Amino acid sequence: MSSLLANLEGKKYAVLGLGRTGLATARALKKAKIDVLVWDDHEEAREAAKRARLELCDFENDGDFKGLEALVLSPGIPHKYPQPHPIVERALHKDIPVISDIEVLRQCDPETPLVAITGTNGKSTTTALIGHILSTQRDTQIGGNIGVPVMDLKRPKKDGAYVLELSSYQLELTPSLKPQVSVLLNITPDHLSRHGGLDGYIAAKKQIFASTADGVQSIAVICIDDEHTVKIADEIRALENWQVVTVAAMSDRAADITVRGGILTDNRAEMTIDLNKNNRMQGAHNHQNAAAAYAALHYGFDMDAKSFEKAYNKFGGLNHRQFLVRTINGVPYINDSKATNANASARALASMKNVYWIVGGQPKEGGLDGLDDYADRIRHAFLIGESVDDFAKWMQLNNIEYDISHTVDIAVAQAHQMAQNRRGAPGGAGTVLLSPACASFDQFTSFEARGDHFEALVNALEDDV
Ligand code: UMA
Ligand code: ADP
Repeated sequence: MSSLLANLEGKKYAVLGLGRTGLATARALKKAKIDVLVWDDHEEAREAAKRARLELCDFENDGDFKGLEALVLSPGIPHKYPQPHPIVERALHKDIPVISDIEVLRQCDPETPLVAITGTNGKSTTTALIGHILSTQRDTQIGGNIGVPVMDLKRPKKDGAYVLELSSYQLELTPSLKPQVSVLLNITPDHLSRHGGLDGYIAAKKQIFASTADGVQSIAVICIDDEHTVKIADEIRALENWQVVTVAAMSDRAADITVRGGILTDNRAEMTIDLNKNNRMQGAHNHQNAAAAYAALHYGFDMDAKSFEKAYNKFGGLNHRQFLVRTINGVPYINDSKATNANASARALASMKNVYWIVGGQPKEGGLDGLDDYADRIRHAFLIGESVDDFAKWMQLNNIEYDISHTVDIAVAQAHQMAQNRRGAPGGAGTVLLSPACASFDQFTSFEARGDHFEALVNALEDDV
C-alpha cells in the first residue's frame, strides 16, 4: 500500500487501536513517509508499537490533535454506542474526521473496482468465494473483516480488483467506499449494543449502498430471504445509481436469481447451475452465499456461467465454518466456531441430526432465541463459557438434556465419551458439533483460537473409548 499512500504526502494521521487494523495502517503510513501518531489503551500493544518504531501519543491526556487530517479508528473501538471512546469524542469535538482504514484506501485509490460484501452471516465465505473465482481472471486482493487489514493488501495490477468483507463497524466509517458491486447477504439482529439497537445496525449495513463512483451505475446484489433485506432492496431500487439484482435461496420469494434444491436459476438469463456439485458448500445458507457470488461476478464483471461453475466447484470452503475435523468410529466432529450468534448456529443445527452440541461463550442479545425449532435435533448439550446459567434455563425450557462443562476441554471429553458410547442409539451415531452461538472473548482471543483449540483436542482423542 505504501506507494499508494504517497498521495497523502504532507498530511498527518492519528491511529487509535493497535490490533491488526491499527498496526497495519500505522506501518503502511510510516513506510510511505506520512506522519502518524498512534495510541492503544493497552500497555502490551503500546510496547509492540514502540518496537515497530511508531510514535505514541496519549490523545486522551496530552494530545492536541493539531494539524491532523483524520483519526483512523480500529473497528472494535466504539465511536457512538454504547458510548464513544473518549479519544473519539475529543477528535469529533475538534472536527477531526474519524474514519476507517478502508476509507484511507478509497481516498487514495478510488478507481480500482471493488466488490464489497456484508450481511450478518456468510460474509467471509462469500468474500473468499468471490475472491477465489475472480482471481481466476484478474489480479484480486481479498481482505477487510475476513482478517486481512486492507493496508496489508497490495495495489491490484491493471484490471485487477479488491474483494472486501465489511462489517457494520467498518461501513459506518467509510463514506467513500464507491464499490462496483455491493453484496448484502442477510440481516438478523447482531452487534446491537454497538449500534444503539436494530435500526442502527440496519442503517450501518445500508452504508454499503451509500456511495457510487460518479456517473457509474453500481450493482447491488441483495439476498431477499429476510424481511429487512426485502425492504432494503425496494429502497435501493428507487435510486438511479444502483442496479439491483435480487437473490432468493432460503425462501420461495420471486427474485432475479433463485436457488431451489441446490439448483441456481438465473431468471434474467434463463440459465441454471447445479450448486450441489461442490460438497464443501452444502446447505441452503451456502447456496445463498454461492448465488450472491454468481450475481456479483456475472452482473458486475460479465463472468459467464461456465467460468463461474468451473471455479466454484474448486472452492474448498473456509475453516471454522461447519468444518469436518475428524470422523471417529462413524461420528463426525465438526468445528463451527465461527457461529458467533444464534442465527449462524441455526444453519448448522438445520443441517444435522442427533447432535452433541457444544454451545456457549459470551452471549449475544437474545441468547439462543430462534433455536427452539431445532430442539429435536439436539441429543445432548454441553454448556461452556459465561452463558452457562442462561443457556441451562433455555435447555430446561426445551427439554434438552445437558451438562455444564464450563470449558471446551471438558465439553470435548464429555461429548466424545457420550457420542462413542451411544453410537448404537436409535437414529444413528450422531455428530459432535462445536457451534457456540456466542462470541469467544470470555475464554479465547478470537473465534479462530477457539476453533483451533477444539480441533487440537479432537485430533488428540483416542479411537477406543
Ligand atoms: N482497543 C483500545 N481501546 C478500546 C478497545 C480496543 O485501545 O477501547 C485496542 C485493543 O487493545 C487492541 C485493538 O484496539 O489492540 C483491537 O482493535 P479491533 O478490536 O478493531 O481489532 P483488530 O485486530 O484491528 O481487528 C479488526 C476486526 N475486529 C473487530 O471488528 C472487533 C477484525 O474482525 C478484522 O478481521 C480486522 O480488523 C481486519 O479488518 C474480527 C471481528 O470479530 C474478525 N469482527 C466482527 C465480526 O465479524 O462479527 C465485526
Ligand atoms: P461471517 O463472516 O458473516 O461471520 P461466515 O462465512 O464466516 O460468516 O460463516 C459464519 C457462520 O455462519 C458459519 O458457521 C455458517 O454456518 C453460518 N453461515 C454461513 N453463511 C450463512 C448464510 N448465508 N446465512 C446464515 N448463516 C450462514
